[in-house]
Amino acid sequence: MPRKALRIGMIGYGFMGRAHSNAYRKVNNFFDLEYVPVLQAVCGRNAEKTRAFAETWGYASTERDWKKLIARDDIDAVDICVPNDLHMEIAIAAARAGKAILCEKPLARTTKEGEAMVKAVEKAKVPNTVWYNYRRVPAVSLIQQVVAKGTLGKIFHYRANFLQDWTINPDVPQGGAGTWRLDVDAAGSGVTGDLLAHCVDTALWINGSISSLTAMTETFVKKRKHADTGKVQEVGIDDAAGVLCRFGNGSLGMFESTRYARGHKALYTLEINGEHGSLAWNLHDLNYVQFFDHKTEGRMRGWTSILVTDGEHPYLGRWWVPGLSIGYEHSFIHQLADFLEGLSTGKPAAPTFRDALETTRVCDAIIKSGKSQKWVTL
Ligand code: SOE
Repeated sequence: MPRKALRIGMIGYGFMGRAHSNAYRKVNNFFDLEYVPVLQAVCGRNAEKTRAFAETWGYASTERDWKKLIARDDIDAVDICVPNDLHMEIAIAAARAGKAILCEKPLARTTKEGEAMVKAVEKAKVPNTVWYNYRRVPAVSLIQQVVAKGTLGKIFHYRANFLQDWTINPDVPQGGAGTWRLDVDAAGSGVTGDLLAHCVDTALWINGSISSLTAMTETFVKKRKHADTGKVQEVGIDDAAGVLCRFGNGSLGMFESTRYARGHKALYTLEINGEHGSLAWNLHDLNYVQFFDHKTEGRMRGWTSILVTDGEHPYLGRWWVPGLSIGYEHSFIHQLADFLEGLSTGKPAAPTFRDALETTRVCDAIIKSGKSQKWVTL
């Protein structure tokens, strides 16, 4: 197949910069695609660190100012890997410059920002996606396929948790490079936009739209030092959130996310219960789907553990041989493969900015309900 280069300009080089760069480097080794990402430039404010990153990952050049990167005509696609407060401005500028855009999640700090971003990419007709990577864990994709086929029948319940414990210490600062997620100005919200957003994105994909919700949120540590100024200031983010919701299909949802679940580093779990069976998954055992099939003969009925590594499982035909596992980083490679395939077919891979805006809407409603203690209709 004749190949086309997609010259990537990545803005930011933190943890997600590494996850995305790894995907750019590997995707064509495993997927037959017309488009080949070329690591053209990486942009960061710290020249030395940006150069070191470029060297490690093979970027051909560096920039210090994202506006310069966007102005370059040797860049076809912009990858936004910076804190959430910069997503909107960069995405709108990139869309106006006609670049394809791959934006780290969440789409934006608020629905209002997200709407402006959707408007910009749709007006400019540029390909766009938001890196909600957990959809592309093969076991999660399998759950989506099985539910879409109707195997579970009528759905009664959807529940998901995302649990961490890294901000319990009140000495952890807010703001700054490693801890901007604790600064409401940079992040927009706390665990809701950072962790629960993953659960919501997957839920909307598997179980359809959410019609109403009520939430409780809590900020356990009320004041923290700001990493940039050294000043102790109010904490504006939610440290924990619990959500009850109703889905459009009549099922009930329960979500929880927190950074105060001592012992849990990144435990994302989901379960869906229907009239004919249930499906469950967790990130610490990411290659397995648990399945309870009520149609099985009564005395043989029970939870089955399915190892999702066969060629017929989503994406697995591209990897090793049945029985051999893959990991977290592969979810990014899969998302990128789908995005590149979408460039060739003209059928955009979800979640687009418009899809991700729905998640931001739900997150906004969670924050609103957490404050008002009232149900919110979406
Ligand atoms: C936060 O610690 C974080 O890195 C999130 O920002 C990611 O989206 C999540 O996948 C893992 O945890």
